[in-house]
Amino acid sequence: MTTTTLSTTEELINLEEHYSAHNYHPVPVVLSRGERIYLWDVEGKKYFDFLSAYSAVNQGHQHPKIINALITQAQKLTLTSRAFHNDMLGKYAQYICNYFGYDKVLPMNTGVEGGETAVKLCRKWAYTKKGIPQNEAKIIFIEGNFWGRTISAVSTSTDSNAKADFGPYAPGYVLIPFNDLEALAKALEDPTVAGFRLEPIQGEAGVRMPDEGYLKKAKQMCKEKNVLLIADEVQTGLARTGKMLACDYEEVKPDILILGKALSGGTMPVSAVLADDEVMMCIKPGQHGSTYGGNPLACAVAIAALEVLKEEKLAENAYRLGIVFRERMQALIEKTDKVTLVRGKGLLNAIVINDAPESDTAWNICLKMKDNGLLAKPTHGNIIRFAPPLVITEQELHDCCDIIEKSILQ
Ligand code: IF1
Repeated sequence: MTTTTLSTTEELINLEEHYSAHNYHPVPVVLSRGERIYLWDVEGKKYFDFLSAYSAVNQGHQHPKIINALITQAQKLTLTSRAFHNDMLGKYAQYICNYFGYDKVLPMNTGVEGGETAVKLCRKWAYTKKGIPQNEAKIIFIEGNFWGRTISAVSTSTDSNAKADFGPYAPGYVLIPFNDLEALAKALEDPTVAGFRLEPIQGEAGVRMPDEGYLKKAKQMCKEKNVLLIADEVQTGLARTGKMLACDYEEVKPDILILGKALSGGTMPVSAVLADDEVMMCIKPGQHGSTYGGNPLACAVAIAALEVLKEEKLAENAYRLGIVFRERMQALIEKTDKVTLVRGKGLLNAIVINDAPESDTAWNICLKMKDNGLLAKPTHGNIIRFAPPLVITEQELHDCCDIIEKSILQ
C-alpha cells in the first residue's frame, strides 16, 4: 500500500506512529484543513480550535491577508541568507521597531532561538558594558518557566519531564520562586547578575499569573541594580492576553522583548528579539545569526501578521471576550465540583480540574470535547488551557462554552 492511498484517521495515526518520533502524545484527531477558528479532520468533521497551535494562530487559520503575503513573496524571493541584503528586512525591521518602540530587532525563527538570542545579548552586554567578570554572568529565571526545548532552555526548567536525562546542563542560571519579590531582591544582591527573564504569564505552567504590580516592581528593582529585564512574550504577546503585550497591563517596557508564534500568523517559524542600541549594539558582525533569520518571506508574513492584529483590533476583542469566557466558566464552576477554578487574561485561560495531576480526568474531558467538536489539550496534568484564535465572535465563544460545559457535565 503506498502512503498516498492512506487517508483515514486510524491509518494516518498508525503511519505517524511507525515513522515519526514519539515525542508527543497528541489528542487522537488528524487535521487536514483550517479556516479562522475552525479545523476539519480527514473524515471531514469540523472542530472549534481552542488551542490555536499554542497561540501561534492568534489571527485565525489561513488568514487571507497573511496567506496572500506569503504567496506573493514566495513567488518572488524566499531566502538570500544574511551574506547579502534583501529588500524586505529593512522595511520589516523599521515596521516592528516602531510597532513596539525599540531601536532595533534581531530576527530569528523559533521562539527558543529568540530566548537563546536574548541570553547571548544579555551576557554580551554584561561583559562588554556592565563589566561583569568573564564567564561569571548570571541570569535569574523563575520556577515553572518554559522557553523551549534546547539544552539551555531545559537547563533552567523545573519540570522533570522536560529536563531529565538531558544533562550536563548549561551553567549561569539562578532560579527563584514564582511571584516572590523578596526572593528576587535577594538574588539581585549578587553583582554578577546580568538579567532577569520572565514570562508575564506562565503558559505551560498552567496560565499562572503573578500578583498585580509584580511586573512593575520587578522592572524597578532590576533598574536599580543595572540588571536587564527580559520578557518572553512568545506565548503571551501579540494580543493574546487582551493587550498587545502582557507587559502593557503594567506599562512595563522590558529591556529585551522576545516574540514568536503568532508573529507569522501560524504560517512559518518567525521570532524576533527587540532591544535598544545600548544592548543590541553589543553584538557585532559574525557573533550571532541563523540561516533563515530575517529571510524576505518571514519579513513579508510578519508585517501582514502584525497589521492584522491592529486592523482587526484583536487585543480589544481578546480583552472583552476573555471576560465573557471567564464568566461562563465561573458559572460552570458553580454547577459542578469537577472544576475548581478558571484563571487567565484575555483569551489565554485555563481551568483546573478537581482531580490529582496524574489522573487522566482532564485528558478524558478533552476527548469528550473532541467528540463534541472542540479541540483543546491539558497542560500539566489536571489543567486544561483554552486559547481560541482571537478573531472569535461572542456568539462563537458562547457556542464553545456550551460544548465545554456539556463535555464536563456529561
Ligand atoms: C512544545 C506552550 C509549551 C513558549 C514560550 C518560548 C517558547 C514557547 C513562553 C519556544 C513554546 C510551545 C512549545 C511546544 C508546546 C508549546 C508550549 F506553553 F505554548 F503550550 F511547551 F510550553 N517561550 N511553547 O511557550 O518557542 O521554540 O517552540 O517556537 O515544545 O511542546 P518554540
